[in-house]
Amino acid sequence: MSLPPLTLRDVTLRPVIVPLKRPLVTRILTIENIALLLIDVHTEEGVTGRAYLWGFTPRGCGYLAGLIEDIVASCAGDAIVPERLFAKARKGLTMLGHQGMTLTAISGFDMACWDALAQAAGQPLATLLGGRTDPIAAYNSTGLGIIDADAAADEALELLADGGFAAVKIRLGREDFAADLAALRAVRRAVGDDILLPCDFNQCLDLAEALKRGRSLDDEGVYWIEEPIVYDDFTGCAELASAVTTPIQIGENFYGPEDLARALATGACDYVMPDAQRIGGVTGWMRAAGLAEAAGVPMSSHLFPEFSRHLLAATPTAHWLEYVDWASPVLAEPAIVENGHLPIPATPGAGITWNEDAVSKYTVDY
Ligand code: SMN
Ligand code: MG
Repeated sequence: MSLPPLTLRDVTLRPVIVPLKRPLVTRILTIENIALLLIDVHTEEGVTGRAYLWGFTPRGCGYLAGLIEDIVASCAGDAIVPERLFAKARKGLTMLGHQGMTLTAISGFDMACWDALAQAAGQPLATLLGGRTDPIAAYNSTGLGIIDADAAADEALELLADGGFAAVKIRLGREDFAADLAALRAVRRAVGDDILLPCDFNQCLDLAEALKRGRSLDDEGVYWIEEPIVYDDFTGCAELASAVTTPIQIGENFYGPEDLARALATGACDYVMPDAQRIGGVTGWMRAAGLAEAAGVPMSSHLFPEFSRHLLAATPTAHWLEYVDWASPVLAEPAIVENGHLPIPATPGAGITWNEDAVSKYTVDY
């Protein structure tokens, strides 16, 4: 793969708060709006690479912006060679650590750089990465929070119909497991046997409770059990994975391919689902995809559907894309869903362009 010659000039960073169409209630937090940091990486050649990060709060966006400004200040004038820029950015910030916000900032910068490269190459990012161009299978993840059983059944039908999805994610983790089962069974009755129902506990259980609920879910036909316990307890996850038949899914909180390697070495999960902003952007994702392939482990994506469609297209063990529409209000061309799949756009780059009117409307201060 030869990369087009591009030179890093500077960066524009803007925080926005985007309202959610449907607030999402999970056991650990209720999300009503999304604070995003919009990144525009400018090159001397006139190409602008774009990406966004989820900063959680305006101040979170501010911390990330500070880190990205420092990265760009140290790399301005350098050729855009992601491998080198990644290493240089990590080395420059090493005293702040290699994970957490440091890696999130590097990830956002890396994604924007790859977008610029794909635009300059005149190719969709998927193709530049050596990937396929057929549509990517997705599940709808824009609802089914912790709500009552009847409402969940209705919402599941709406979520499936809105895009022709064959799979929808349900959040579990109610105080009383009987209430979780009631919601799950109501959804199953409403959607029928053919729809896949991955479920997500958002880390809310202790190991003993996870073992109990996991064994019981083995009789309920859920597609995977996601983050049943705290995200970094790989040993506990391994105990669960061997006690429970339903596949255990983790990975949205892997900070870098190193975490994925450790999880696989520990036997912590059956499936992995890295998040582009925590795994190390495009560069970190591709390294993680190689590890998942070597281990024969199916790899899904977490959030960031616009980039993830390209990344999964180049992932040998690609599994499911998590579809959310959170950034759509500020995008000029939001990701399209057709028959439960996200097509790879034919346009060069990752397909991120801003709806400037909406960006002005939703811009906030750090
Ligand atoms: C999730 C992640 C972030 C915010 C809300 C919900 C959930 C998912 O874990 O996998 O979508
Ligand atoms: Mg999750």
